[in-house]
Amino acid sequence: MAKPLNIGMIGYGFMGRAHSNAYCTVSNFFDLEYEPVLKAACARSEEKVKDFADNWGYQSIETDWRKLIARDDIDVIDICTPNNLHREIALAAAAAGKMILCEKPLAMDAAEGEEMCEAVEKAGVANMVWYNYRRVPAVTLAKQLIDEGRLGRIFHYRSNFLQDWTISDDLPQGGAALWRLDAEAAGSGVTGDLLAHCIDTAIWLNGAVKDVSAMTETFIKERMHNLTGKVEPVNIDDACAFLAHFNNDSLAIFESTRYARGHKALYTLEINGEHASIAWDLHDLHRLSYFDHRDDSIVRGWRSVHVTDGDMPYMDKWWVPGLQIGYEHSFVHHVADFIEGVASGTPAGPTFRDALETQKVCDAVLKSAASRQWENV
Ligand code: SOE
Repeated sequence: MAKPLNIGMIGYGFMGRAHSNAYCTVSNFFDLEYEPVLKAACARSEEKVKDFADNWGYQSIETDWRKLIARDDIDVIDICTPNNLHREIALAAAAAGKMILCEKPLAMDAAEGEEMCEAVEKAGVANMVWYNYRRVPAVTLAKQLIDEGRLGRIFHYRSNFLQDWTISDDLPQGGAALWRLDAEAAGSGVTGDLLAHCIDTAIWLNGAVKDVSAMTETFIKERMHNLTGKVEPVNIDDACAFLAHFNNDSLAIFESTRYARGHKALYTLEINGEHASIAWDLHDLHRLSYFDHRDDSIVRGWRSVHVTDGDMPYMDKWWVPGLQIGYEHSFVHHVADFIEGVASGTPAGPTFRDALETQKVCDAVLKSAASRQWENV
């Protein structure tokens, strides 16, 4: 019989829903020592948090996150707030001895992130950051193939995250969901929101990033601010592209924008090694493209591997071979691995400390875009 793991959720937006769905689902598919219990949801608006709690089955609500953290019946604090609140909530939760699951990016910058790492390490509490794309089975399979040495020496890493939802200049900044356009709440634009995903996966697959040379652009310079009611300068990066060296001497090129008309969430990655290459695309997330030069030349070519067999990462937990899973399952895997880490005492990544590496790359990217120089990470 699994022991209860009481969740206190802060926030009720898109990520609050994705995480809640994962807590509700995980124990039906994974045999775990702990079972998440939706104990309390918290947000400033009583009406909105009540609707959210009723919809997902949270047993209670709070309107003040400090009260949630003070409760003895909460084991895990899940931070799904805008980025500018991550640090304060995480420090308080760690001091209260709570485990913490924090939405990405870890913090507004690496200095805040370092403080958060020190707080959870001092308190000895389990912690993890929701970089969910690592746990799409095709991406986890890519990690397995690289770790097995199938690619050989890696020469190139290229990754994009393209969207188009902010092109209209009528779109305001600030407030629910649109806080992503407000630098005060988000810290940065596509760098912290989208490239952070690409960087987390890249570090996981190919090791640490050494240095970067970046450019950013803000295409729409002023937008109406939902909180002040005034037209305010836009201080986030709408687009960012950067070159990088990894510590293993491979070269990287990354690009992200919210102005790529026609692309909604096109996260892609491609890795070229001495013997083989791998490519993956979020729009076809259950497939991994693989090319192996060691194949006989008469049948050599790009294979499109349908990642649904029971011996592929996570897939023995779901349906039968050939039946695929989707975006939301990456969050379920995230919770399952977190719980296994808590039960075994070997923490699942990315921990706060792992996510700090991504934060440092983001900081170096923004610094390089401002200085127009290469910057070390
Ligand atoms: C932004 O549109 C966003 O929702 C990000 O905040 C998520 O992290 C990404 O997975 C999808 O796009």
